[in-house]
Amino acid sequence: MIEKFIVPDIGDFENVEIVEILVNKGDLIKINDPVVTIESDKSSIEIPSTVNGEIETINVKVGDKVSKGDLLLTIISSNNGLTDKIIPKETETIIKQAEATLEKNKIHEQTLLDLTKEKKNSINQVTNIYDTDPLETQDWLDSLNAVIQQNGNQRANFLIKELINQAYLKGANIPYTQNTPYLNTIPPEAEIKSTGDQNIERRIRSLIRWNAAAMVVRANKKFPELGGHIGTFASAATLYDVGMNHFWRAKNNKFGGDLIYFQGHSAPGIYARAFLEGRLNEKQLDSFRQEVQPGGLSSYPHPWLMPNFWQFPTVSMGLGPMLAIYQARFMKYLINRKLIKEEGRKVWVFLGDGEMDEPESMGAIGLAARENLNNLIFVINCNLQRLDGPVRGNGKIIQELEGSFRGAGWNVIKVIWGSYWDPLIANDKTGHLIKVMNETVDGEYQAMKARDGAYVREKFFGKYPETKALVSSLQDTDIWRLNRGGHDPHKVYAAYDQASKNQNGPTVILAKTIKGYGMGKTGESVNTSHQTKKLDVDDLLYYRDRFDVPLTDEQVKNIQYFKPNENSPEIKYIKERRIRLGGFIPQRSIYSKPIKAPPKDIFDFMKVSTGEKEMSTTMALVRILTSLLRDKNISPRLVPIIPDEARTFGMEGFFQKIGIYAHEGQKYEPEDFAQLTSYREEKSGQVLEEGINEAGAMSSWIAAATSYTNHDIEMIPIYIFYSMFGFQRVGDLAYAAGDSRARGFLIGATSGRTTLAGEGLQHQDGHSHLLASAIPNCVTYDPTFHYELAVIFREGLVRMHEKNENVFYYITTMNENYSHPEMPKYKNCEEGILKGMYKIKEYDKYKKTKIQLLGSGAILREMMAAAEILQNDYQIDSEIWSVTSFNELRKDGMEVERYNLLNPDKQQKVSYLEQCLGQTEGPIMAASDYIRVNSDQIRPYTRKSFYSLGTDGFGRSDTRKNLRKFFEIDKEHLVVYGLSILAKEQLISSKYAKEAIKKFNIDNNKPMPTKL
Ligand SMILES: Cc1ncc(C[n+]2csc(CCOP(=O)(O)OP(=O)(O)O)c2C)c(N)n1
Ligand SMILES: [Mg+2]
Repeated sequence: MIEKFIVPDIGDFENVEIVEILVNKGDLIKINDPVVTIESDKSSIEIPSTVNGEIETINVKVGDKVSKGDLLLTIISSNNGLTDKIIPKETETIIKQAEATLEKNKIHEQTLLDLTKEKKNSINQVTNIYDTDPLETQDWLDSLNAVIQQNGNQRANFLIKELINQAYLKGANIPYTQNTPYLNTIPPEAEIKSTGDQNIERRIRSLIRWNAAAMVVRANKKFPELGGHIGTFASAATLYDVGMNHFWRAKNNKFGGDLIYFQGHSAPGIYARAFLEGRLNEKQLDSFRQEVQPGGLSSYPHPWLMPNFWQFPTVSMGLGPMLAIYQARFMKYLINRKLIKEEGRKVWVFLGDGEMDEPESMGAIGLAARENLNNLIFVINCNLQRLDGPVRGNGKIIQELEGSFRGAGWNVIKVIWGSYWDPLIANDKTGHLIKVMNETVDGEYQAMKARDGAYVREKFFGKYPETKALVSSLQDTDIWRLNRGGHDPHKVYAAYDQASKNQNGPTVILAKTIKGYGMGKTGESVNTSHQTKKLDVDDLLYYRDRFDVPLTDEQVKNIQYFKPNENSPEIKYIKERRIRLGGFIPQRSIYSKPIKAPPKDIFDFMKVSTGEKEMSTTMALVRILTSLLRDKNISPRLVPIIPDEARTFGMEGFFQKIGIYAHEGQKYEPEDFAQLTSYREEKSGQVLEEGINEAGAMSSWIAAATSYTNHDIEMIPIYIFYSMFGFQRVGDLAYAAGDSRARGFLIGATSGRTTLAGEGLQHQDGHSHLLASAIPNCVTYDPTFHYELAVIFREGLVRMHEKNENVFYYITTMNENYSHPEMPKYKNCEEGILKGMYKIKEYDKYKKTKIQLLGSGAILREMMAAAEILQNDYQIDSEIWSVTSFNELRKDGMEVERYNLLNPDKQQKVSYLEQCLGQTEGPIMAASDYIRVNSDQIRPYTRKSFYSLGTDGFGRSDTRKNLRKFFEIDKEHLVVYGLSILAKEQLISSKYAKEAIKKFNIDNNKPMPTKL
């Protein structure tokens, strides 16, 4: 059957040019194979075939303009593809998933039911002064107890919700609270018990505590300026140890490994464990925070500085939680795209309660629930303190976090009270103990742990006669021993066990601990705990005794480390546990294979002139990506990341072509389903469409850019954003990307101060290149022409993904349409593009006066136009240099200068800048669409007179022409400045500049743009 293949609905576009025909007559094609590429000035889209068959005729040619309904070609079809299409291939999967979920829920409910049937009635009756009818209350409570016992928690939950809904419908606005009483989520009878040897584990933990503290104290004794933290790890030791001994599985040849985000300033404890494990030696511990000599231990987790140890940089607080959420999401993305196996790997994230005040910390918790990230576990160490004082002195951080996380849809596990409290809570027949627990604020809880048992008896239990009576038979020392959940390995184990088995969404464990636990008067639960880094002899002796560390007084005075011998039960145990769990943690390793770069000629079509066809470099980038999607090696590894700007950048064609990642597939028929650019969501979709969420998009990019180590598969993330909302908005994440050894592309689109004409002050970027330049391993480019972009992009693929250099690329692209010339033919042009500059044109007619003109990005074309005027109207010769990267030129200049200064007696090197400009005639005038410091960066590395122009000042809305005039980088200003520079250099008379100012209507009394 002959099928007519016509232009489908392509949205708002008409008369769109055909730029590629991807098939020939007689070719056999399959459904979805691209047939032709069409391009408007805003977008570039491949049209896929809708049938299988053989191409019979091709009815169009490159350059033709087509609209919806036009005939493209005819195909002898071998089957009718449309029938296939009617049954969406996702449908079956969705049904299967739904069935699986139903099954899972059934199992889950049954487990809960079993659990609650076993458990005793642990609901306490709280005396309440507002209770006007206690008998009626009792009836209701009895009914509820019966439901829980007979039908389980889910049913009870449902009934309560129904009651609240009913009250709401009857006009009583009773908000449903997300909070539960201030008690452990897991009741004692439901706790799963650890199989570990608690005595040995306690001894190991004590040694780790000691060595961690000793390491910090020793370093600060030697060099008081070094700093460090003892109190944080002291509060978190049990939380880490239970994970290390029982839960966290390392990466090895059989398993991908759990990913653990350690709280930054608990690093000493992690080193101390590695010391017992035999991974670090005393010498290394003694070089804590002394990293300049190789082998030093970094203050915090830094993959850049300890690339075989740390995986995630976490110490800039707030980044860890967000990065980890997107890490867990990216793990699901790789699984759903079938690039890695589903192995039940988890992402565990350790956070401080103070850290949760960072907006970023909570900023993405909704996404974690929405995406059902059951591979994600947050452990928030609620030691109730941050650096200066209490986190919530007047409230309760655990309750507050419980409300927020539960509200967002997380599974919340509170670990508040240790086992010593269990009998007291069980004996609280009147409910007064819970009442006191609920009423006491964190400021009081903190103060109590800075005092003693007598104080707790008076201030806590003394609040009601009932609670006082509850502890009447206890000694003050017994009261003091009442432990907090986060310090009780049994409670922590039970919480971890439940968290790691949870299948319904992410879990947060809120563990109550004591900051500076065990540090006594100097550091335990006092406001200065955080910064305690020096302990005197008495403190150390106290610490030793508190944790029974087998050291003599003399050894304590010398602050000696303690490591039992290799055959001791402790060392055998610690190693055996890790062997069972597959290896050591943390450990950073790389088993990914490089990706073969695309053939050298892949972008050759971009090295020829576009003729009259105008396009932006953003469109050129879309062309590059379209070609890469046809490369079998590269295509599956591309991760396009867009924060709700695909249409701005002309990338909406990717929606249909490669799909938008959505873990649930697409449950609705999109409004535009008939269009070629339809919003297609799919479980195996490739595009990460992050919404208006730059920080999230950047976190996704980092996850993808470090996939080569965290998932052992090299990916090529390309995150495209408004250049102003890149480094300026998420600069700290970009810095963390550098630390993480990220590899991938960041594309600052609609870049520059004057190419994004109408958007105004907050949108127009005049400095992102400078922000990017502060990151040592970030390679930046500001190209003007399509071939420059193509050369740079391919080199990026080779350097990062084939040769695996630990750099990442920041490239700016623009939205200004113009025609692009062919690439200059001389030998070293490509090399120049990559090194940062190359000569693009020379005017040499008059051989009297010459000037060197350096233009970059959007302003190169203004510079080229100015050169033409200078030649034609003023007989000034010039050499025009396209500067693709002032940053790269500066890096080279710095390095050469440094070498020459440090090697005065050796043959002096010549910077690339000087190789280009050293022998040329005339002064240099440089301009870019960025503030002057951008081009000024290279000033120190040339001996020639150098003048810099740029877009200093706030951006504002106007036409490109007016903006360039305002910032004095339009061709007219460049001519005037050029003439004036030549006059200043006494190469021509100043009258030319003066005349030109008049001729071009330039107001030389206008204030500096920075002041406007
Ligand atoms: C973004 C950022 N701001 C400030 C700091 C400095 N700082 C390090 S630890 C800390 C207090 C941490 O308190 P919390 O999160 O409760 O952790 P804890 O030590 O109590 O476990 C501060 C302010 C930082 N590391 N990062
Ligand atoms: Mg804290």
